[in-house]
Amino acid sequence: MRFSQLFAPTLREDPAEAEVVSHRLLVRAGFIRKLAAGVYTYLPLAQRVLEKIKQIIREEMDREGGQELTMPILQPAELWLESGRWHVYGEELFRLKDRHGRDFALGPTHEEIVTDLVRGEVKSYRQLPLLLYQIANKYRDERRPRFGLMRGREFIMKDLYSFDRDEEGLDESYRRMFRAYTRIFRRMGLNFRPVEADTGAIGGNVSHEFMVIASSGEAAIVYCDSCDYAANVEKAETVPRPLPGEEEPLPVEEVATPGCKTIAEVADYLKIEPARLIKAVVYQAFYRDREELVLVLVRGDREVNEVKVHNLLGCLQLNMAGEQEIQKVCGAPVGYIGPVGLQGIKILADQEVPLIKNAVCGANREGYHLRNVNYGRDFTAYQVADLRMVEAGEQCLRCGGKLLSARGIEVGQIFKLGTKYSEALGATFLDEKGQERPMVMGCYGIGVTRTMAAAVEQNHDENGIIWPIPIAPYHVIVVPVNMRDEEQVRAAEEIYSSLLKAGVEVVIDDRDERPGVKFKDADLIGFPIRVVVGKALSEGKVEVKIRRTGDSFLLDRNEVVDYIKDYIAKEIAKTIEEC
Ligand code: 9G3
Repeated sequence: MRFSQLFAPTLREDPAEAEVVSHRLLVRAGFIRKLAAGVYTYLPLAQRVLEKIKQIIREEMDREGGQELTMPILQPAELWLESGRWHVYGEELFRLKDRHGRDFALGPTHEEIVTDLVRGEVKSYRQLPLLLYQIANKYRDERRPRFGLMRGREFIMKDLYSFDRDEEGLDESYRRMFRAYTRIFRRMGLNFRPVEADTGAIGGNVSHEFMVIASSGEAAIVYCDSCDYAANVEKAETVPRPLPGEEEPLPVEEVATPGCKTIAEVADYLKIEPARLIKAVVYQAFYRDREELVLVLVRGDREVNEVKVHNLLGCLQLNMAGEQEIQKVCGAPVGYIGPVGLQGIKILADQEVPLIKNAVCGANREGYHLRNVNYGRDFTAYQVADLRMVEAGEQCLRCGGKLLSARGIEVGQIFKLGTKYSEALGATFLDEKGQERPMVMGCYGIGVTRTMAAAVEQNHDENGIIWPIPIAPYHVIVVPVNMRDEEQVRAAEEIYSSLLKAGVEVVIDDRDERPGVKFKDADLIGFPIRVVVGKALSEGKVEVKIRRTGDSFLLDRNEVVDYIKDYIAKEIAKTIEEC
């Protein structure tokens, strides 16, 4: 490809609205352009990256027995009503009507569609297992489309659905997909980690997320320094840690704590450790047909894990309560809420709360707290459970090792679904004994466009993108330094043709631009290898520069093609080692 012909409009300036580096660089380097909020055109450079990502995914899905198909994006409401999800997903589901007034959705995912397909065609255990996948656009009307390709409203996803006869079959399909995902992200040259994950509203019980490790990642994860336990903090289980020191229960007393609203202020004022306080947070839980107020208690130095609360309650939605609700039920403002004597609210306590002896909590009276509060004597909870966030430095539940924290970008998630959809939609088969049984399902997604963005978040420097070779749009850029120097231009053209002939993906920067401009664009776009044909040509040499390491060296002009072929082959071999 000739740079003069390449449709890659690079920009000198950062786009104003770009909040994350991948958004900024993908726009500046001429990979994407915004059409509307969360809706992007993928320009030719992005198209090449996406095709490479898709190709790696296809190869690994096929290797594990997946079969590719394409399902409609336009989905009739009937199927969503049948699964019960038409009313579960509110404004996030893009809805539209046809000319007859019939309801449709733009597919945000395809569980309903694939289950409908399979229930119509699969009748016998002999046709199972079945693994069907597609790579297609998905639509979700996000409240705040942000971060460029990270949270688009239109995005590309690979989604595979597995159908098995029984749980053992599902376990095997799940293992296959776990293995495939591990190979996929390794082959892309990304630093990633599979972590245990919450299943969210989708149902089912087992799930893993594949996280690309990046400090800019939205997700917090913990991992063990001595075994392979790793989990999203939303999911990470904790053990209660008793506080040091034995204490006899003392009588409750009310103390004035004027102006002390936060845990830190109260602890400071009363000269106690924050861990001796009980933190009380009021939530509103919404169910299909009712709502309730919930008071969640954790130790003063802990944070509430809202995902755990949500799952324990089994509600559709969980919000922090507003000032007014809190005042109405507790008779005091935020900062002075406590469990003692409260009526008309469900109390949930983290398992560490009963371990605090002579605790301090809000008195449900503005400006006052209670001292010497003890679980069982002064208050109880509707349920005591693991409701807190894990913290770095805690012990691993598996092996006792130390938990470390990191941030990641979720690029894939796999779920054991069970029979939720097959039962709702009647996707059954006849087993060996002629008995009718629901198929046991799993679903497995990779955000293709998000993976491209995550690759940039993880692989860039102040000058631009540093593509891992397996997903780079091109491998090499050849830069003639002086377009007026016929020798240089001729040599550059020769190297370009030889690289093309050798099957290397190469661009020649044949623009009549200053070398500084060309180098800037080469770094910005992120070509893994740069070949500069300049002054050294008089000695028969060209300069090769490796984008990732910054290493640069002179090579004989006749050696450069072999060197590059070899370098690329070696780099790709590294990513498929032990796969
Ligand atoms: C919806 C809307 C948004 C959604 C969903 C449905 C997320 C929804 C979860 C999944 C799970 C799996 C197949 C591939 C692997 C992941 N957001 N999810 O179901 F209607 Cl508006 O999509 N789907």
